[in-house]
Amino acid sequence: MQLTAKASLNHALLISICTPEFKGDEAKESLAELARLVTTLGFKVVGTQSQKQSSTKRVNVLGLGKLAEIAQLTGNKGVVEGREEDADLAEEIANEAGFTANSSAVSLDIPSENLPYACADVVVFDCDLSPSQLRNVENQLGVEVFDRTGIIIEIFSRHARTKTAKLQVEIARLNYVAPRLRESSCGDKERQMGKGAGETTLELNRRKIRDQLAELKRELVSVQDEMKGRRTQRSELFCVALVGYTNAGKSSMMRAITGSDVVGENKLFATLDTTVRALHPITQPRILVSDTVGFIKKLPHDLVASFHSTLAEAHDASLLLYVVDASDPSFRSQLEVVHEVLEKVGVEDSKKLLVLNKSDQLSTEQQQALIQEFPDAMITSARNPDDVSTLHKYIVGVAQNEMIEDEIIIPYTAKGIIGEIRSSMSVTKEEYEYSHIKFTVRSNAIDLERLKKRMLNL
Ligand SMILES: Nc1nc2c(ncn2[C@@H]2O[C@H](COP(=O)(O)OP(=O)(O)OP(=O)(O)O)[C@@H](O)[C@H]2O)c(=O)[nH]1
Ligand SMILES: [Mg+2]
Repeated sequence: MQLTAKASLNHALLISICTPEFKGDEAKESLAELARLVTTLGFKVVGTQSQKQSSTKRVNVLGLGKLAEIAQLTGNKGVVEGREEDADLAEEIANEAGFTANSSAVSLDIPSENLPYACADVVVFDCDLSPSQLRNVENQLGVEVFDRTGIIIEIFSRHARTKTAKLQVEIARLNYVAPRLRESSCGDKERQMGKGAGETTLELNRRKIRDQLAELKRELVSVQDEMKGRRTQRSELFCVALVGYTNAGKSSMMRAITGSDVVGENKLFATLDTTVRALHPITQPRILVSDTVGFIKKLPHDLVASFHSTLAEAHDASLLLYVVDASDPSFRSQLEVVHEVLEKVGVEDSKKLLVLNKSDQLSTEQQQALIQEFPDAMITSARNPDDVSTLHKYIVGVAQNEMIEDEIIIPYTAKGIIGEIRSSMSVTKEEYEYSHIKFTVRSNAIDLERLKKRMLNL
């Protein structure tokens, strides 16, 4: 799958399969999110449709009537055969499931000039499709068809920047592509071309993918070992990790509290790599802040697995800032997804603060209501310097509480150590005696222990 190669694929028709377990507002919000994902890829959403089904697992995921309707919207390029029994079955199932009608158009907040549908040249389902379901619809409609996972993986492929992210995403992409390659039309094409070697080509392609996967996994292990080494070097410092749903404002907040140039963008999955910076204004000892990859509902399993290492920073963090876009009406369910994924990757034990971001988009009443609902949370806007400074103070406060206070006596002759103490510990008092300085410091236990050992060897 390489959407980038097809410049003409830019009018997308989105389809929601509503089931008894997935319907109503949940399905509508999810479809709106799919529209944003597809837009992130540069497509224009020209319309949405929904189909009621008992499950998303049926071989023909669209009923006959809906299929004919969509075939019209995609220019009748495929082979829609009459499947009367299918239409009957769909109705029967829909009735059993308690639905009255079996299909409808869903209205989304899509600019009206995009409607009525321009002829769509790509169809995107807001669910996962099996390779055979995908192939069936593709044959029936004669246009490119994608499922939600395919779209997410494509976005990840485009946005990955660092070596680790690229390796992880490529592994997920190949795992996704491999079964689709087996069942895709490429074997048919080989046969049509009269080569008679379709199967051999397929086998060859599959072996190539297997070899590629093995090589990528080897590379990933070595890159991850390197990263682990770097993390160990920093392990004594107090670390804060920003975690949350995609587009919540993590990178923007990171930029604000570290004074760094981390890019925050209004697109989904802008960040795919963990970035670490020091809290700014600088503290003694330094406090590290890491920005992490964002989450989304129905995240592909392979990608969740690949987050294990990307999220190692969050794993080591002493404080987790759960950043949410409080101006998004569905932020509560987004927060649930974040908890779920973090639990899966084993990151849930550290101290947490819920950061209700984008408060500049909320009225005073809305903010009051949120304070009532989440009394322990902090309402902020990454765009408001006062809020950023309050969050900075909060982080420093938590870090200070984790430190222990101690007194250290340093002779004036140990000039190097005096400088080190001032630059790496929080000095609360300095008392000048005849032959030495008595420092009262706050620092972590490991650093204090190390310093005392050095003093013994002076
Ligand atoms: N109005 C408003 N917009 C914000 C605020 N914080 C971030 N944004 C905007 O929200 C969009 C997403 O911000 P990012 O910082 O990229 O979000 P993210 O959580 O890092 O997103 P991913 O990297 O995709 O996980 C950008 O357009 C930001 O300018 C805020 O406090 N108020
Ligand atoms: Mg980001």
